[in-house]
Amino acid sequence: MSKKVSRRTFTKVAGAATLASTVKLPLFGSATPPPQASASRDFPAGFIWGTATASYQVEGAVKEDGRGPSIWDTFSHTPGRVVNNATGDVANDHYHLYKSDVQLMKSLGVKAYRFSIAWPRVFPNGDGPPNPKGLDFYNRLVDELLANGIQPFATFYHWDLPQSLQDRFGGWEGRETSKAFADYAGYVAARLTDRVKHIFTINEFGAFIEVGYRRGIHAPGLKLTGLRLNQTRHHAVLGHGLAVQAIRAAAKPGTKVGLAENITIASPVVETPAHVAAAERAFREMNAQYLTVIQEGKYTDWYLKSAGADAPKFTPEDLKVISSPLDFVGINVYTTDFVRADESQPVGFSFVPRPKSFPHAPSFWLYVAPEALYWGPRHVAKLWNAKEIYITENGCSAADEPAADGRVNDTDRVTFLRSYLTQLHRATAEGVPVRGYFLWSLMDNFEWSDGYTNRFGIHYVDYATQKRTPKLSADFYREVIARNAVL
Ligand code: PNW
Repeated sequence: MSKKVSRRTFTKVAGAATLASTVKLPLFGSATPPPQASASRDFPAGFIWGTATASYQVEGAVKEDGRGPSIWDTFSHTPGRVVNNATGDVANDHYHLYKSDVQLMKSLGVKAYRFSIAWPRVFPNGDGPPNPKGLDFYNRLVDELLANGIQPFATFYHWDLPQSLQDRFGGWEGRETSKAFADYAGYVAARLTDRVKHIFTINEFGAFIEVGYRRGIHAPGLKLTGLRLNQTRHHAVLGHGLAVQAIRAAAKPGTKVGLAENITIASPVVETPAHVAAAERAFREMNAQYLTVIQEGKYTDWYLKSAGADAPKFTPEDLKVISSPLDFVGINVYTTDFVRADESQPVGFSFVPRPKSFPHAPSFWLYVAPEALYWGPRHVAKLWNAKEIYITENGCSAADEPAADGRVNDTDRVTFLRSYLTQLHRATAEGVPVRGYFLWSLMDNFEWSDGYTNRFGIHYVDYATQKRTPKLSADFYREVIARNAVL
């Protein structure tokens, strides 16, 4: 097309646009419908759209109603551990504002809310005498959700380990903590499952162990290596398995149990059969210490061989417990690594190095890679034949700032969500059994060692006043939910 023609075409279209805005003529001719969800963008009927948060990140009220201290209280109160020495002492004050927060969810139209239970509210020392007043908060929250037509999905461990267990047993370094977790899980299941039908045992083995016990960036701030580290990983998955059994023994019929793991995702660098097969092999190995052993009941040969004398000590009974059957698999999906087939490597794959210019969100680790939301659930379904999958977290941080008119125009987050949901749609359209999606997060909150600096919410929180303001992404998500389609 010559420049002349294209300029003339531009003038024509621009003229039509001006006209259309005054006399409401359709811009592209009356035969062209306005953008709308076509069948090809629909999610399966009954798809569960939700939002997620976690106790220490939103609740505040850390000394109220008998709550004991957690490792995150200790960690955040240690100078230099968290950006600006921020703590979760008040956070979003969700402990007191939960009723209005439920109204935020209602106005989005979400069908479900994923929250976590603070273990030290229920057992202030981790084990020993329970604190019924602590559990009462969750009774109130669950009742409020149900009264507003929102299904409660509860996570039993989202990192706020009772400090006493850290002091007495080294936290997850000690097998005693796995046992205490199961006892706590059974206690809560007995009391909530008349109303809570979906339980996640543990959130992100791959984050709280690697970031908290290996790299020392999260609580408890340790830098374990070798056998001690592998044994800690083992105790975490063992705690999960023991909790699954305790929950099944205590829960009302119809309760479903799973977990919420931030699987490390391998995407094929190009979609050839060889690279796809390499990505599947890589995915199994990259998750060997967590989801793979939980699904397969054994550590991979490659993991055990590479660990050598540092391989965890375990019994066959441990492996049986760890691989207790689950009703669903929850996966937190943020990013991916790219792999290629490489027969020169022992497992037949190698990583494609990430270029310096690869785009990422303000969180340094959050490389923007929408295909993660296709390959993550697809691998889980294909490798382990999972029948029910939930995306238990997905979202992005941004440097949100209210504009002069008070609006938060987070077009970066909208673009992120639209791209990722398009890939999730590809998965459901191909029959990958994803039943629901929980956007992280309902609102900005305490982002662990980043404090309050990296905002993940679709509601902006002014921490001075606790005012919540829906961002543009909240409008986007409301529309997605209403149409059950990615738009
Ligand atoms: C998850 N990484 O954390 C957690 O489940 C949430 O509590 C958290 O707020 C959210 O994702 C956003 O960060 C992660 O370093 C923290 O890869 C770190 C990593 C991944 C997930």
